[in-house]
Amino acid sequence: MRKISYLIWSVFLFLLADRCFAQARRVSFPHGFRWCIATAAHQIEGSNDKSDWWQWEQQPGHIDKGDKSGIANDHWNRIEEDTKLLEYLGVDTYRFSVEWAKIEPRENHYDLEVIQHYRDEVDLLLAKGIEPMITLVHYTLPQWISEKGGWEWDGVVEAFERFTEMVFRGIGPNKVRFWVTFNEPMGILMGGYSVGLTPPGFKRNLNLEKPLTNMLAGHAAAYHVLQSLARESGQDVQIGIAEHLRIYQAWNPLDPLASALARKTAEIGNWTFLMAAETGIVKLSVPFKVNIHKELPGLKGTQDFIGINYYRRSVVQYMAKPPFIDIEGPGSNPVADNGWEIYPEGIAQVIEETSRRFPAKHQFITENGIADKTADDDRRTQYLKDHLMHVSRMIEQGHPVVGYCFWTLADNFEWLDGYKTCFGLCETDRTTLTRRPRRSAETFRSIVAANGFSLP
Ligand code: GCO
Repeated sequence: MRKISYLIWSVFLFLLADRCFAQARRVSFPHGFRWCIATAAHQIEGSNDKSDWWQWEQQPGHIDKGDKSGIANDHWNRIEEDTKLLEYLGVDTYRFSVEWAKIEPRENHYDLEVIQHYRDEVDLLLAKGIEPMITLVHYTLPQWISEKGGWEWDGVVEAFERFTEMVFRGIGPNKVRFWVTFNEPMGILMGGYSVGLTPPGFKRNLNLEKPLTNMLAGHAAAYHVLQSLARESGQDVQIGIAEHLRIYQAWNPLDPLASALARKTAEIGNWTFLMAAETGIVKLSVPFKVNIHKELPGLKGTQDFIGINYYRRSVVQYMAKPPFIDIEGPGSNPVADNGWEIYPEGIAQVIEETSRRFPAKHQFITENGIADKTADDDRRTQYLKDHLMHVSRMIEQGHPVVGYCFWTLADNFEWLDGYKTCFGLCETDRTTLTRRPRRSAETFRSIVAANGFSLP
């Protein structure tokens, strides 16, 4: 009898231990967590020839190997095909952008066929049970605005407000709940107006008050017009900004100057726009260089969630020659094809700081992905799981992360890198434009289906 009870006990304890261990090995997400894929119009649609980026690409030296977006992935004519891929992956949300340059190719001239095209895309997604998340400005502007000065043009705020209203009314009420006004606004500002690497190519260094103020005023105007139009139809809309949030780490944490530079770089690069939308105060200050500090009427409280584009860590160090500071260097971890350090724990650090700065505000990982074209696709699969493991851990600790968008569906036009780098769950054949799911697409699909995964 005694032996039987020992046996029962040992089996019970084994099963209990195995269950606890299995639970510990399980990376899981809450019921209702949103699984999403993110893309951007200029990178996938093709033929965006009225945009500033299209013109920028025509100028030698701007894009790697002289690549041009051209037909891109011809998504404009392959929406059904790509929506089927989204369905295959099982996502319930799809983040994409609408192209201002196609909707308003000339000032005050709105192309109703283009608006109908986006309404049809939204209707197809909804019919498949996929919620759209629309980005209004994903880097690009119409060329006619760029020629007027882009975000420095005095009329840009009103133009953006009109464009936003046209998009909402054109797609129709009670269809799109999630809106992103700007993708990576600080990237637009620093690339296009500070260092001149992207359109309109201005080199203002830190004299950025005009474009920064206009972008924030545009964001506020878009926020209020969307909320007002939604109220007219009794609809709830959630509006945010998708900011590129990066870990900036001093090359030597014991070096006070490098640490101060890293902190200041993060403050400016990560938080300027998001903090302004929260507090209503536009702040950008660098000792002896610039000191922008002003309240913008209507800006305070104009974000309902925080959009986090997380990819990597950068090591910050100063140099003996201009520009005297390097903020792009990788740390000690392996790097992706584009040199970005793979630093999964950084997504947890970003989530934690976002919670500190915006307590209780929902967070949405609006982009996360890796440039990798290795044949076995192991790195993308591992990158995905490693980052999701940290996201899951943060949620378990109480951080309000409500969704995750993987960047991206299929290899596409990667801005200054042209077609050199590949971020897709699907490989894109540049000749036939066939989308071939990689191994990581299967991994992503199974994680979505199970709302989590088991660790080995
Ligand atoms: C960005 C954009 C995407 C990129 C992706 C990979 O961060 O530049 O949001 O358009 O393609 O992040 O770089």
